[in-house]
Parts: sequence; structure tokens; C-alpha cells
Amino acid sequence: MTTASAPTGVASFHDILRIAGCRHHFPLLRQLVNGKPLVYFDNAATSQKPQVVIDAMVRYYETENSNIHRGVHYLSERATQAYEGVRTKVRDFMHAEDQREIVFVRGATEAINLVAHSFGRRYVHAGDEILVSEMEHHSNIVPWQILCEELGATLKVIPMNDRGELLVEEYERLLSEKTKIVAVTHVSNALGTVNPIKELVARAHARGIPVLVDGAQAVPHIRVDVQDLDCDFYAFSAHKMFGPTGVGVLYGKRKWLEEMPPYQGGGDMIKSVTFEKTTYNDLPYKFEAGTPNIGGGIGLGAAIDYLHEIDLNAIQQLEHDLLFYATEKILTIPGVRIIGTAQQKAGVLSFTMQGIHPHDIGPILDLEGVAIRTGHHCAQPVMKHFGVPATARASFALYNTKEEVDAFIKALHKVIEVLG
Ligand code: C6P
Repeated sequence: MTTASAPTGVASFHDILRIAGCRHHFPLLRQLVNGKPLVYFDNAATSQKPQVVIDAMVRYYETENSNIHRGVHYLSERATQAYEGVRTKVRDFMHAEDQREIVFVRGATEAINLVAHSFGRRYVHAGDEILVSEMEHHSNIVPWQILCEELGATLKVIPMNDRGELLVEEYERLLSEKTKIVAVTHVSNALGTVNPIKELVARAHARGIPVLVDGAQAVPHIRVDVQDLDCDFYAFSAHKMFGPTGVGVLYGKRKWLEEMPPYQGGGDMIKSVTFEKTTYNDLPYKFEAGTPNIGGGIGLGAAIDYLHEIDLNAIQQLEHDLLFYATEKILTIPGVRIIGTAQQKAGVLSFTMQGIHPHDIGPILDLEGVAIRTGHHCAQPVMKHFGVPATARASFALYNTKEEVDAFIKALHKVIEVLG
């Protein structure tokens, strides 16, 4: 996880070997792109899917597909059991206390919108403050901004230093009796910074302020224990952790979820409806209106099983080594500036090249079979902080290799040949 120090993971050699072999689990990675072996370094945008996840979803649609919580027939019962079984897996994956604290949503974005909408309208009033950080993804800025505009509340921002680390003393200074919630990312998608969530939560809780953690970039890399972090809400998407798109999770402490009003109305979230009055369903169904992404949920369950098989500690160590290797190599290229040099980093390498617009880097790398992302990464305030319009971003996953880093570095030399 760190770029500056030696690996800290506890993975055994056997684990590392198992991971090295896991590339074969991802069918998509076998293809050539522009005649070159695909180097997929866009994992922060979405990860590839192992065969077991694809198979689980195909099997579901071939043998179990049915609507859940409704039918009294065989298929509906099987589908309900399978889907609710995934909730148990998610509870264990995050080490939540109770599976009623696990709400299925479309993804991290919807999870944050749910809290902004439901918690926000219950607990935030004119004159109150909401605290986000300077390194947030737009998904953890805009929902709060919308809320603030509607209610006459104010959005406050925890600043960061030029390495891309939050200024914890400034954070402490910003916390006040006006602060109604802190919303902060676990891992920055644009910088790779891993934030000290436990400390941030402890400082907010010392003043009775709840904390939402955007875990979209954390769950594929770091073992998350919501009871240990003691956060009040934790949001993530399945598609960045080897699961399908269109499904994600909001963890919320029961004491909050019980009190919060529903986010959307519809089927499944009610106990009874008359034109005079509706009573709402128990947790977590109160927040799950309409037919959910059942097949996607099954895929998420398979992705969690897969991550258990591989071992997150081993993944963390491997990705750390890869990031360290790529960082050393890229710094040998003249004119490269790394954006995001925090002590604690996950597998994201954001950079610029002197005299070359980041948008021009992507297409040349693509011709070499290397897939990266260029742009503002939905984190425009980060770009503003570093005075750049955009960055090029390579982001790693457990199936990436040092040989791929070498191909990436070679492709960057091509960029200089063509544009430098
Ligand atoms: N970041 C990236 O390329 P959704 O779209 O709901 O699955 O995730 C939104 C989101 C929220 N928080 C963070 C920290 C994120 O990185 C993302 C998604 C992608 O960096 C797509 S913009």
C-alpha cells in the first residue's frame, strides 16, 4: 500500500503464487488489442470479471431466474435464498454486525445519494454544515451540494497537501457543532491516497458527528472491517471488485437506518399501503424499492467468494509491489510528474508528461494495447489543486504483472517519440 516503504502485507509465498496464476481466471485478458497483448490498467474505472463470476450469473439466469420476496413457487424461493445469501456474504465481507445493515443499491453513487437524500432530509437543516474532502469523487460532492442548496446548509472542504494527503489538523478545526455529517473517501481514485479513516471517524465521533466512507476504490484492495473503522455508512460498487455493474452496497449502522426515512417508494419497501397511509418494511427492505438487480447480486456474491479464495492481504502486497515498481520505472522517463505521492497509497498511478496533453497519451498507449484512463477522473477539485486539466492514470489489479508495467513504460517512450 505504501510507495515509500517496504511491503507491509503478511501474504505467504504460496499466496503470491496463487495470485500470479489468477490471471488465467479472467477470460477477457486473453485477447490482443491492436495486435498487442492487452495490458489492462484501467481497473479503477472497472475491473475485469473472473470466469466464476460470469458463470454464476449465467447459471442464475439459466436455472434460477425469478423475482424475489414475492413468489411462493420453487424458483422464487430459490432466487430469494440465493439473493439473501449474498447479503450474508456481504455482511461477513465487511464484518458488519447485522445483515439488516446491508442495503443493496445500484452502486457507490446511489449509496451516497441515498444517505444524502434520506439522512440529509432528516438531520440537516439551514445553517448546518457538511464536511467533504478536497480529494472526493464527484459522487461524494454533488449529492451533498444538491442537499445544501435545497436546505440552505453549507459544504465545507477538508484540504490536502501537495502529496495528496488530508490535513488532519485542518479537519479537526473544521469539525463543529454545525457539522451534521462527514463524507470522505477511503481511497482516492485520482491520487491513490489511502486515508486514515479510523482516525477521521474517531475525531468526528468525539463530537458526536457521523461519518460516511466512500469505499468504491478500497474494497478491491483493502480488507474492510466496518466495526473496526466504526464508520456510520460505507458505500461501494461491485464492478470495481470483480463483480458486475449495476449493483453495489450501502452499509449503515442500524441506529441510523432505523431512523432514516425511505429513499424511494415502490414495491417491496412497504408492509401495507392504503390511500390514507403506508407503513414501511423492516430493514433493509425499507431502502430497497422495486425489483433489484438479482442477477447482479448473485455476481457480487461470486466476486466475494473469489476474493476470499485469493486473500486480500496477498492482493495488497502484490499490488503494492507493482505500484512501487511502476513508480520507480516511470520516474526514469523525462518530464513525468506523478500526481499523488502520499505515504499510504493503493494501486493508482496518476501522472502528467511535460508538454503533452494527457488526452493525447491514451490513444498512443491504446495502439500498443495498453488501456489507461485519461481525464479528470470525476475529481475536478483534485485537478484544480494540482493545477492540471487532467492526468493519465494507470490503475492496477491482482492480475497485473511487472511485464505489463514494462510494456506500459515502453509505450510511454513511444508517446515521447511521437509527441515529445
Ligand atoms: N470512479 C473511476 O474511473 P460508481 O460509478 O457508482 O460505480 O462509482 C462512483 C465512484 C465513487 N467514488 C469513487 C472514489 C470512485 O472512484 C467512483 C468511480 C471511476 O475512477 C469512474 S468515474
